[in-house]
Amino acid sequence: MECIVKWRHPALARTCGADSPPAALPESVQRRIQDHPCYSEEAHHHFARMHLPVAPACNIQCHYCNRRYDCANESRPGVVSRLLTPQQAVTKALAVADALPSLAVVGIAGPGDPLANPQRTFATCQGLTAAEPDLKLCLSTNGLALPQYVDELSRHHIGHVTITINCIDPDIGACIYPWIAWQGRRVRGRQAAEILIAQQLKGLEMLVARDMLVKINSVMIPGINDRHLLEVNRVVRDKGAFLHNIVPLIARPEHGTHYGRTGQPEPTPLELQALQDACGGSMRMMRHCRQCRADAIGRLGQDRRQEFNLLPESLPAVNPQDAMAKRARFRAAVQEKLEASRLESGIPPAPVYLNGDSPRPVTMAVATLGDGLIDQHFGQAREFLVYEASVAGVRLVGRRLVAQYCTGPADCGDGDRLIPDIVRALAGCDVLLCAKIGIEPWRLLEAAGIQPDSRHAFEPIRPAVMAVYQEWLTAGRLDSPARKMAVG
Ligand code: CLF
Ligand code: SF4
Repeated sequence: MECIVKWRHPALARTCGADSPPAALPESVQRRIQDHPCYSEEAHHHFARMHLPVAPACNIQCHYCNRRYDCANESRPGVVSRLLTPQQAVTKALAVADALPSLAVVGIAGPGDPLANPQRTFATCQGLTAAEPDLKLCLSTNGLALPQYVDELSRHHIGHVTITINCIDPDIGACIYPWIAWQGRRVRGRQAAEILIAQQLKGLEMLVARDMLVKINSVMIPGINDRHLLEVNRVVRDKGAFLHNIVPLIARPEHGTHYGRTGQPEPTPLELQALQDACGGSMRMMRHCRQCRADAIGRLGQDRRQEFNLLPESLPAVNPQDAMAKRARFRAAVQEKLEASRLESGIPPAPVYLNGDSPRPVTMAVATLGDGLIDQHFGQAREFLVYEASVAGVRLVGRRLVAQYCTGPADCGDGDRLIPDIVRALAGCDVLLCAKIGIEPWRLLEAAGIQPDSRHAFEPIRPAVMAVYQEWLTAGRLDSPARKMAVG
């Protein structure tokens, strides 16, 4: 069926979910997410996840996916995973869990769809639950087969499920999914999208009714579903989804996807942020997704796959009890550290302004390796987390990918040619916080209007961001039509 929907979003108005901020989480839910790196932004600085690539087949076709590569719902296309059998996957998970006490979650996210491979998926879950019951199990699906397997997910104690929902309008769906495999036949066009959407929403309701924490992933496809995602956000929020993760379309010609070949534009970071902000009102929005591979290992943004690249059979045998004890100690240490930093907090109270007319926010790019610290050299960074500081506080608004400025002595000084691209990637940022930066990149960034700052090296991110904001306020660098009453 021909795609009949084609628009590019105008300035996205704050129309969706903007009525009230997300309610504070009950203690019981807080406990379920406190070490899940995707469900908790704070946890992602400390805890690792591991994906087990046990699910090769898929039951639908998305225009942003090429079957020769990983699932683009939960992974960056363009890289192939080594498929594992359930037995190999459990062996590998045990070895990784022993070596990485920060491991908290094991996910199945491809390279196809886990529920199009139910035997392999559930055999893996069973082996993991038996060996490492403290690890959280997580699964990501396109949702077509979800209603059929909700009870089995529950039996396997899979408490966190992601459904990729890109639309709730079948006409838009017809532009994203050329076909689905349904009841032994291939269904195409609008009818295919209608079935898929109905299954996804039914699956969502069933999971919520069983008290599972459901995350919705949506791929933002400019001109196809970008404006429509406001409506998707409203519907999934009303149906009880816990978190919405809108990710940018990746459509490069070299990936050989339909969108890559036809030149479908990807959204810019600012377009993505505008949509996330527009959706963000009363629903939690994920801003720290790394669109990771179906065989990813480590903290988000960290790639430790190569350390575990041996065939599972060649990995050393481990004692799961010892590994579990190491994880318990790691968790306790992180919780203690977070408690202490909350008590000390270090975030100065926000200033109060007359007539509510407050100064503009300041946007800061941060180079971090993890642990919630500003601890990376500018030259080593391949991505920056972007925070916004305002009188309302500090919030993560996204991340920006860049080419690494410094790749070693052989290329020393060569990185300057990358500065225009880095400046483009950091569009909208006022400040760059890092552990260290050379004089030349400092000069070039400053000339481009981005103020580098390494005075907060190895400090926690949020208090440092707020401290810089306070400095800008005090120095009168922000437009402030209002008169300040008090700065705490
Ligand atoms: Fe994996 Fe997904 Fe579970 Fe996380 S990923 S199955 S919820 S444990 Fe996380 Fe990776 Fe983004 Fe996915 S950063 S792609 S949201
Ligand atoms: Fe590809 Fe995942 Fe879509 Fe299946 S659901 S076609 S594996 S992106």
